[in-house]
Amino acid sequence: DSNELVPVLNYLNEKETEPNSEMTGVAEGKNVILLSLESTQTFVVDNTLNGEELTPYFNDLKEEGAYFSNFYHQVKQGRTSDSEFLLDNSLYGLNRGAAFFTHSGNEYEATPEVLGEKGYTSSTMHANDETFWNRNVMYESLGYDEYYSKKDFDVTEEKSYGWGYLDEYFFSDALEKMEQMEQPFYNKMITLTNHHPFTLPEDKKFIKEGDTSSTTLNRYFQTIRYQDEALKQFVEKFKKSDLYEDTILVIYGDHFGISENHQQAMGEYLDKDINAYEQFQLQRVPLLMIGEGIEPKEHDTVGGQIDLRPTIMNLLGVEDENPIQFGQDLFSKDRREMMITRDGDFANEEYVGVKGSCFDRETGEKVEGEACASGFKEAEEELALSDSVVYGDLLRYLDQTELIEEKDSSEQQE
Ligand code: GP9
Repeated sequence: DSNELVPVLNYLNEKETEPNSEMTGVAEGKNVILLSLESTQTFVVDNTLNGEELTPYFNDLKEEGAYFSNFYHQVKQGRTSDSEFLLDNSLYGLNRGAAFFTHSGNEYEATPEVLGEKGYTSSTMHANDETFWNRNVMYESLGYDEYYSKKDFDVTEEKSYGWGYLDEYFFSDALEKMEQMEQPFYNKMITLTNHHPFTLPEDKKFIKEGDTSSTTLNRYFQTIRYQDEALKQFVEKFKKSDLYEDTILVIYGDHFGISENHQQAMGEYLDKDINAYEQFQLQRVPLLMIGEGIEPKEHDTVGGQIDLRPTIMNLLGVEDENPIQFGQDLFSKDRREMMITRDGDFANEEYVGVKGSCFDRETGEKVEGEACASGFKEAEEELALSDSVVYGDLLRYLDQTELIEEKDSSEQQE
């Protein structure tokens, strides 16, 4: 019943940090374009293969916005759908299966719904079958007004390969659609080409493949390079469009592309041993936010996809009345640097805790003793509380205002 929300509210209350007030509302009333880059990991940024940059365009673009270099994906079996779940709810996905399938019937109070009350229209775009990851059902629950799937794009055989519609065409159709949209809008675009098994038509291979012991990784370099080229075409057109001045662009990686089965090859490429610490650090994905009022700067704060919603809401200056969110504003000056993975591992300012072991976050040196004990405990507690919300469908009790009032009055007492 609604009382089950009390421990969650108490925990979140204690953890609450003020968002960065200097960033509050810098993007008030603006459109939001979210660009989810398939399988894109941070290790490709500013990195090369045979002397050629893997992401030359992104490397320059990140100088134009707030770039987060210690930002992690937090997905599990639900992969891209988990990243969407984290983004729109600031709740953790589940440890097994995909909440998009198993809990699509829950009540949510997700970003599209909250922004809808502030006059935003919302949409999501992905050129795959509409039922993939149960998106057609789940997007309704999350409150999206429109879902543009494969059938809504100009998908032809010549413009497709592997998983489907090539990113460059997806981007160009998407921009046309956005130009017609009622503003302000919140629109999420999800790319597809850089997906396992990372294959491309010959004429889209802009660099040679790698020569590590993993053919998967070798091809990944090429699809990453292709995606960067598609991104370039998109952003350059977007900058010339009328949308540019009235929009913030949030680009992020959804999850890893290269699994731990390819550790040895990753080690060959990065020229180091991929131990538990390195494998953990490979779960960083790029995050870049661009728009007026967002100062170009590299941020090294530790954060994850759970933090996207509160960060975006603060930029928009939207008072988000849903108190059940586990993330924090990434720009907040007194944020608790902490990123928890679905496996109960974590990174904080000082340490990385992986599978019971503890490492110095910056040097990767093993730390003996109890340094990570409190981090593991916190991770466990936080995941359990988030799970209680999802498994118990607890957001349906949000309207029971006495709970929220209780929270407010306990806040005043502090
Ligand atoms: C499929 C796309 C990729 O529609 O979102 O899914 P993934 O396998 O990355 O979760």
